[in-house]
Amino acid sequence: MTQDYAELRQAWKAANLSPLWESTTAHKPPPRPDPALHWGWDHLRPLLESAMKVTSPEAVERRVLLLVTPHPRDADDEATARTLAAGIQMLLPGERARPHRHTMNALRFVLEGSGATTLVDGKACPMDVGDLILTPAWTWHEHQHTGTEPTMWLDVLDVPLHLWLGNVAFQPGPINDAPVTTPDAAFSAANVVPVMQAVGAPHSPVFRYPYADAVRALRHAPVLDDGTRQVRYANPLTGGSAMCLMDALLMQIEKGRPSRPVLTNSNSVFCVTEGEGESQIGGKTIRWRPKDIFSVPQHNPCRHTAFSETARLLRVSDRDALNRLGILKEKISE
Ligand code: 1HN
Repeated sequence: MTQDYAELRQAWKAANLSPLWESTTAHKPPPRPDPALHWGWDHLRPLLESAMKVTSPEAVERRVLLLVTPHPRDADDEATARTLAAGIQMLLPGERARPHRHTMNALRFVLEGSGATTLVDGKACPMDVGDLILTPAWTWHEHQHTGTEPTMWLDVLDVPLHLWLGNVAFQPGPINDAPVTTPDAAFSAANVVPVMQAVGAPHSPVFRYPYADAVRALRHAPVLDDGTRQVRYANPLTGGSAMCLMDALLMQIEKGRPSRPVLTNSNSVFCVTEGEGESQIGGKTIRWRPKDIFSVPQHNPCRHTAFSETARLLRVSDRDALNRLGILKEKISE
């Protein structure tokens, strides 16, 4: 490098300029995919028990153990799979987690217990095992428990994406300005939806998707190219995904019909709802049972095999968001 060039570089730097021809960022070879992670319920359960003993929502707002990567990208990385952060929340009979709202979308999938209720903008959503409850962006939400057994659920949020977009905001209660909600019953007849005054919200007006309803539809869903049957949790007013940046579906795998490997740039968190089996994710094989949770980070080919007659998996992903951004890539192989 000549003296002149070095001086020029200094001048560019002082003017907040940088020569692209010296940058390697855009041309780096793709990094190795993050490895899949597995949280087995048998292993988790006693650790959750200890969290129930040492703290309360009274003290910490939400009693959640986050499912984090052991290979964080930076000190603030608490992601489960790049854009998604998942955790297990525990609520004991008589407890209440105060209302708050935030810009992040969240969904809850109930794993154990009964008698808890999530209030979403004031709408009561009973939390029975297998139910999916939405608390979309900027909706007020609180959790209450009037039952007799501890209730535990999977929380999945799009926190990492909001952090990256510089869009994290949080407001504690008391509730103010809560919008008027429409009862879920207005959407309970198939193929009929209420005519609404003005629909401004970018999310589903339904906040609770009972498990039995999803399974009833899933049993009759067609077999897809990858060998699975799937139902999506949809916004009934649009047919699109229930929330903008995170979608959810329930998938069924049958014994003797392993799914074909899918390679995608979307990220997923899976939760086993019924049955046993294994998933090959990149070079890793994860053997799973009910309530197990595992991640499928982008660029890992993924194939599922059921060992029981039927196995059902909840999949939460950023797939629909990537698709609407026009950047989804997906390939099914033999
Ligand atoms: C949150 O608001 C809840 O309201 C649960 O139940 C988990 C994880 C990260 C950020 C906010 C809840 C959360 C969360």
